[in-house]
Amino acid sequence: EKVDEMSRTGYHFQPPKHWINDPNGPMYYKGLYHLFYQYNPKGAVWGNIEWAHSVSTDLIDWTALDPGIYPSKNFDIKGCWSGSATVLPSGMPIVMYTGIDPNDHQVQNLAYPKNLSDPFLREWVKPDYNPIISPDSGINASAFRDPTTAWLGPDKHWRLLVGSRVDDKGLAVLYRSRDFKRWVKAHHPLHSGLTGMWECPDFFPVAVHGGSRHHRRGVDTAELHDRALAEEVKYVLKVSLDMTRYEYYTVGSYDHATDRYTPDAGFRDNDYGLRYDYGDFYASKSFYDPAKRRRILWGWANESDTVPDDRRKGWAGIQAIPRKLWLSPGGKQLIQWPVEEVKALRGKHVNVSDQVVKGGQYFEVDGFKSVQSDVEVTFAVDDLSKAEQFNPKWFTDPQRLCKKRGAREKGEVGPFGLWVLAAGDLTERTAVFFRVFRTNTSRLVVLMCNDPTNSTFEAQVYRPTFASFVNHDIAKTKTIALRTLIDHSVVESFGAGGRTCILSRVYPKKALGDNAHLFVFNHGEVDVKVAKLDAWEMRTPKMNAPAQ
Ligand code: DQQ
Repeated sequence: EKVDEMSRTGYHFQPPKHWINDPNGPMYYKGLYHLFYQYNPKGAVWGNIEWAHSVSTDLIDWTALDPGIYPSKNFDIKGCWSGSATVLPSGMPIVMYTGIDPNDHQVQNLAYPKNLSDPFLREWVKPDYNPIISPDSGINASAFRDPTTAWLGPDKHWRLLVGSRVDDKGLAVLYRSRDFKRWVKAHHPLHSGLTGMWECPDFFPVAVHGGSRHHRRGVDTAELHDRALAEEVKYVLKVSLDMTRYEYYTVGSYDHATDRYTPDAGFRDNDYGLRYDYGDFYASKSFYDPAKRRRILWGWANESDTVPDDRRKGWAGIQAIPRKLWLSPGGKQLIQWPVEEVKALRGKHVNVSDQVVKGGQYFEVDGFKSVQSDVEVTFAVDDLSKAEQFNPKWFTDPQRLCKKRGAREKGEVGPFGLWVLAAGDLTERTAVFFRVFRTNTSRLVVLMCNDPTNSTFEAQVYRPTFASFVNHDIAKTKTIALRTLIDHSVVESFGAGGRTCILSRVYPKKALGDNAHLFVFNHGEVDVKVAKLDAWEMRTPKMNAPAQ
């Protein structure tokens, strides 16, 4: 089939064609980063699911290998769905995944490499004792999937979670095993919530700041049982809600003796909680990278064009740029930032500094091709006294607020930000912007928005507005930073150093290739200054060329 290259990404992960969804079993093994992902080898819509497999030395250039795990046995004949890798203390990696059996039951299977000396881990053995976990009588066999990376408890028993649902309740069902082979369900789930099915749970430790210089370093899930370390860590539980297609996480404590997880005070354990990304980002999975002692997050970004568009294009789905993830110094949220390797793709550079953008004005950042670029900007706002009145009711629904007060809606302090993937005449543009409000207790509230309302002429395309508040003290700094990775149909933004992230898919018809422009705009009354803006063209890495 033909692949339509028009809105294909340059440096975001994707195979040469067909449908992709969830990242699976990411790991680092013998000098290589491995990424598996849900893949349809036959077309650009979901189906025939197997684990496609790619490797990289640097998370930038990717080589495609043959599929790692594909339907071949009774216990996975109707599909190899999502799962995770665990690297055992011996160094042996094991993947655990959901198989769909001939009765459409979801069962959990294990596979191990045929040849441990092959850093590519090309061949996987599925032992006959699979499935290792089957839905018992208390479990709904069509809502039982996506096993996590396993961790070892102080009692030397392994533990892992499987996502599930009972009525409206989402569950992280806990299993224990002495030998990784025979798994026994615990009497209670690790955690549950009244939010519908929990897909793709992820559970991992993060270092606590506590004055240490090392709080950005990652912690290996396998290190969990180490007591000394366990005292300096918090735990993150993330779940993906299939009802809304959004993910939520909490940070909390985990009692190794009782296997209970308790979110910290202030974390909302439901669909008003915190998200890794307030845009198009789902079924994410993290892993510990021992090479650089960091935790890396992968997440899937679906298309938002139509299914006929996807069939015509011959491809659908990308992975977001891998992000380093750590706990904020105050422990109130996670922070994410594109892995440092991404900088190696930066080419031609342009910059702007100390440029005032008066209320109602805008200017183009030219002299480079922005269609595939990395933009870092710091806005300075001196006069915050005029910030609009904030209604406390808005706290629960920033997305709605952004829809009401979109980029075209004039304000006082903001909206100011970037128009990306914009046509030269601005008939197409995606706005990434901030807007500052003041509560009646005189606190300043920063809203970050991605407004794709005018992103394309194509009427059928889904154009959701995405937004969140940014946990950033603008009264103190008088500045706010934004980094946006632009990649043809991807706008992936990191507000305030990675405190608020929003990924959005857009499909301009005119603002393509060299016709895509970048602007800075200020649609508020108050002047805003671009203190500093750096933008780079991004090179195209080797993206899943087949191995020789
Ligand atoms: N995708 C997989 C499931 C998972 C869902 C199937 C989440 O295992 O629950 O492709 O996107």
